[in-house]
Amino acid sequence: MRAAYADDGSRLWLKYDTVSDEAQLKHYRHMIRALLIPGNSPTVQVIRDELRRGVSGLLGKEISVQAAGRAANVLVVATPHHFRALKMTGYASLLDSLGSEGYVIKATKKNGARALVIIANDDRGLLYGSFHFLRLIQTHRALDRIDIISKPRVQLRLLNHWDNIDGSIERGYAGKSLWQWADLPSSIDPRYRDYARACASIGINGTVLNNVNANPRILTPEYLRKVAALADVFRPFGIRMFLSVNFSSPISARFEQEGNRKGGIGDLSTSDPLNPAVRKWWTMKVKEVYRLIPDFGGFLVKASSEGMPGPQEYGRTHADGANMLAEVLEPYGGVVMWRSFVYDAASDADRVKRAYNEFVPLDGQFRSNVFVQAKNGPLDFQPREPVQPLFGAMPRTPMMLELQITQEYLGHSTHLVYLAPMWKEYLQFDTFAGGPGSSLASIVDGTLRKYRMTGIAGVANTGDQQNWCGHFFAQANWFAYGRLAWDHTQSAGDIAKEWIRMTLGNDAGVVSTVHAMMMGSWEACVNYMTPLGLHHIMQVDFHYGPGPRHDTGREDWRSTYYHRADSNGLGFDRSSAGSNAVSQYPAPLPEQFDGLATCPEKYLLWFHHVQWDHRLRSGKTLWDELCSRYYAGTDYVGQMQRQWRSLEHAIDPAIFAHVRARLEAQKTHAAIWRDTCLQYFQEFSGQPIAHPD
Ligand code: GCV
Repeated sequence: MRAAYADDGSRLWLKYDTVSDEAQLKHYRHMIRALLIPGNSPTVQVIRDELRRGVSGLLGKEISVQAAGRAANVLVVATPHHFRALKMTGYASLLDSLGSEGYVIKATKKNGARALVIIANDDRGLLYGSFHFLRLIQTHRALDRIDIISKPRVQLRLLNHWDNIDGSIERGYAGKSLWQWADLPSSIDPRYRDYARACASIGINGTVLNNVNANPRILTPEYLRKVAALADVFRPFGIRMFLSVNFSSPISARFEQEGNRKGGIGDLSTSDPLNPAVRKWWTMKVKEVYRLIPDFGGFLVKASSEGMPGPQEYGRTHADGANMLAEVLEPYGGVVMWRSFVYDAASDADRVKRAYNEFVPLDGQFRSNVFVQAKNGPLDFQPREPVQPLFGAMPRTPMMLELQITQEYLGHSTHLVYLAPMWKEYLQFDTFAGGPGSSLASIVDGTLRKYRMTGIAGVANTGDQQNWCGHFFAQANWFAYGRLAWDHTQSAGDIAKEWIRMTLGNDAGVVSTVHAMMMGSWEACVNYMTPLGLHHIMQVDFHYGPGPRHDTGREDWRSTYYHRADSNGLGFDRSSAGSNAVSQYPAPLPEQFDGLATCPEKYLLWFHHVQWDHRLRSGKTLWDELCSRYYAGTDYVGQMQRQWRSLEHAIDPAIFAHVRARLEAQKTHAAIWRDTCLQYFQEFSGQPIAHPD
């Protein structure tokens, strides 16, 4: 049924509209007559608010919350500490395996009285269990036999905000920053709490508040007080605060020069990590941070990368830099997340090899509270890349995976691109790092290398626009990131269905049609932007439209550097006869990627310069296959438009119109991608652009 009002998308997936199916509603009303939630911690108060609001909304009637009682048909939400009866019911052994964030949701019967219980060792587990419980009702799951055990596979599940203190967001497409720096710390925007609710609902437990291209001012007392105010809002939701820091922070602003970011907020002339004065500066600064934010999580550092300062300026290594900070943070339980996003295409024959070359020799040299944080691919969040080989090559260093939720290279907030299938492809990629079956996921979750700490980060796609993410469907990417960070074994399709049910309703036609649209949308985007392993052929700087012709300026941003089109063929030769980037992967991958016949076609032009008339597995020549992929991608967008139009009767009118307009723009821009790229490559292939039948 079409909703009677215009939905602005601001409630995300936490809508709690009354269950529309009468039979289901009756079932839920029967099962939940009251909420029994003992305890009084700030997190328990959050749980009470959320469950009262959620269950009352979904059941269409006010449900009371009690702190104690014996009524039948109640939902009990408690740790054994507050509900001693739980200790006697055989849950003890179960609780042992849950850690501090896991939970059990179970339908039980005691003395003939039916009850639903959410139990956990810690309030944070109860919080996650409560959101899961609400999700069950939102997605119309029966509760009478419910028996769920869940705990996260990865310890740190973070959002990385690339938000600047001037309110802008690097690669943000949903307005300005959520953080109202001018008004903090005295004024607390209600959206901070809603942000925390949304994050907690999908299991995110930490946030890096500011851009990795960090302004040193974030560490001034003035800004730290603002950060602390946000940390206070986030804490009851289980979200810890982290900051990106500028490696030159200890340096005096007097040393700032035009065009370089060396000037910091300190009084030193150096930020050499081995200099005792530098170490002392960080020691005092970290002490100040923890005085304001006692559960502060740690620092994210982009160093010696894209103009950001770092230890290499002083002849020191990444390990020297990371370890100095780690040593200072260690007494407080803080960590360092040191990014491996380094490159220098001007001097490297192949930019994508740089991170591996710089970091692998440092394996084993990092302190135990240092993560090396690497992007999923060796280049830069392209529509498709093979996995960053560093993941398999640093067995003694906890590797944190960085994914990008914001669609920097995938159509910003204009294109409907559901990213979970892409993340699953990376997570399931067999690195062979410990023999067959060494998926990237098994490295990230620590099972392969037995890491003491594990983590995953997603570059956020949030902004201050009413619907948070710009495109209504971009909300699904925030949601899916959190769900996969919690449990990477879930399927992209199941997560999509959950999100659809929670945001667009449980109508079977809506669920199946929207699910179909979403599931093919990433592959379609790859096809109309960079099929068959092409990469980095977008417009320079803006990273939205096509720019295959770009051949001036800096080497690292030249499209021609990456696609290498010539009269013979297309693609970057990274085989053993070329840059030999294939050698950075464990066997048998080098051999597989090296052979034209064995290289997966999705990576073909990533690893090979292929002749135009080379025949692919379809029997088509490279040129014909390229044409048909570009057309398949744009055709898919046309198909999504038709699918969406077919749902007009069943979707909220405001959401319907919003998505229809964006699909229209996507169709136009996908065709521009296709035509610009094919017409440009045709100058080299000399062959007609073959429209598929
Ligand atoms: C935050 C790419 C992006 C930059 C980003 C950088 C990074 O180069 O275009 O905007 O900077 O990656 O991840 O550090």
